[in-house]
Amino acid sequence: MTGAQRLIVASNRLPVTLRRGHEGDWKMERSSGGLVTALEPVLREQEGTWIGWPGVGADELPDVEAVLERESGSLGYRVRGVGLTAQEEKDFYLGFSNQVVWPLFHDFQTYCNFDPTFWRAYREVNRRFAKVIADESAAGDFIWVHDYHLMSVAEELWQAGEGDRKTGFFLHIPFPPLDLFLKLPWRFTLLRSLLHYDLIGFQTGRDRRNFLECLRTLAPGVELEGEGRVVRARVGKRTVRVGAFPISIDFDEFADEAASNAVSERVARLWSEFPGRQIILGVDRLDYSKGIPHKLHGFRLALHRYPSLQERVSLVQLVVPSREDIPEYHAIRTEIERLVGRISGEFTRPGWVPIHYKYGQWDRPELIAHYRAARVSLVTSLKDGMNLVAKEFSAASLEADGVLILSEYAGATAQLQKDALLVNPYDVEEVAEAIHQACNMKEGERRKRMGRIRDRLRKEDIFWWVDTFLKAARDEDLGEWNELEVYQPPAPPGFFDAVRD
Ligand code: ADQ
Repeated sequence: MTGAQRLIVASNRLPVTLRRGHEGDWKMERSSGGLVTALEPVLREQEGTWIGWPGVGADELPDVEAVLERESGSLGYRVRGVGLTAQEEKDFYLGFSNQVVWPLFHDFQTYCNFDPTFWRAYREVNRRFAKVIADESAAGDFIWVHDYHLMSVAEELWQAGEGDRKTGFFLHIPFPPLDLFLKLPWRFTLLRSLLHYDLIGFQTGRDRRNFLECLRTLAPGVELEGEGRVVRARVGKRTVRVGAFPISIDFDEFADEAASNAVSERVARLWSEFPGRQIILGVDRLDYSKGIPHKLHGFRLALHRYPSLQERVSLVQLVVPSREDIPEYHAIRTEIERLVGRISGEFTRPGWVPIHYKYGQWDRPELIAHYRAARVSLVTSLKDGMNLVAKEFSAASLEADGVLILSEYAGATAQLQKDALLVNPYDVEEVAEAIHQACNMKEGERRKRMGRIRDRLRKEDIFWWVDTFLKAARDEDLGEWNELEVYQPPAPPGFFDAVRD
């Protein structure tokens, strides 16, 4: 392949899914979402390719390429499938990706299953991705690899003799602190794999700090230089750039959709279903990292401590199904449903239900209508790469009078720390106090805080994120970057003055 430098994107899932129609024929369904919206125009402009798994087992559809080729004509860029067998789905996806990396990187070490079979499948699937990337690209093309499923792809490319591609990696989930990373049986290999990328992007300064700390300790030959959004790690003759790039959403699209007639009608319906009441909203994928039980405990305590909240507020909690084949996910669902039942049993009165719980999907207009109708968004992640729900709620809060309660462990806290109400979700009293404060906050303060959040997100949207990452990949100047916003909870003024002499 010749021509100008092109962009090749690789992620575990393709932005399309293949499904079998009624007559047994295969059809392609497009996924939406900020990442897809932001990357598609760049892929079209650069005649690029997106490489990933099309959501169907290699055993079920052996000629996946032919079907993708036939179905993807309208996309304006190429898609290439990487087939996974049912066994690989088990060992690579549910196994190493979601029972080793996901729990470890979210501080749930006790949920890890360090099965060596999982690791071998991970390497094998990463090798397969590297092979497809090598076929699809030429020297000098830029390969942008996404997320924790594919950390070894650049090393596999190099081992296959195709190390002349420029590569960037973005980790959507947190990077763990040194002591946790050390638990990983394959810690040195994984760290070395990451150093084969030319650019490594993290969501926040926190994650980057953790990564650099691992490098300093485990790879003492690596020299670190520079400051600002992107720093340099010198490994022998190579330079690896390491940066923080907070991902975002298509702010304008969310705001426009929130203002549409379809959504406005649903908002009016929601308000009529909750007459004179404030909606506190929770939207989370079913995952132990999202802290849903902690949210429920906090809400329960708020109702106890502040009886004036009873009959005045309702928690609407949407839980989106996820990874149901992993036992911990099943257990967390049972726990959530038990808690919802307990709180309902304790507080429900004629004409008022404290929690409206839905396990399933809402379509997009319904999701956005809930964001817009809610007074408070309650995000209590125990660890989260970013948390887009917090940003989507803010974009849809058109009257700028919603209040965001945000876990200090969500990546979004780095950007929104001044204007959200921050909570430590492990501190049930703090969550209860924040709920009370949010539900009683005066309109002026609500508008001031949410106005500032919206101003920031309008500027730092998903297009800004793509642009910044690609500029860093070209080693271009990224302009002003005042501080790496690593959130640290401030001690009350003078707190440590009281330590004895
Ligand atoms: P997630 O863990 O999935 O993402 P999050 O950032 O909150 O977490 O994104 C969830 C997404 O699902 C949101 O865009 C939301 O709109 C969507 N969603 C929720 N309910 C839905 C529904 N009923 N129907 C359709 N869509 C729904 C991972 C990391 C995060 C990181 C993102 C992006 O764990 O920390 O922010 O990637 O990098």
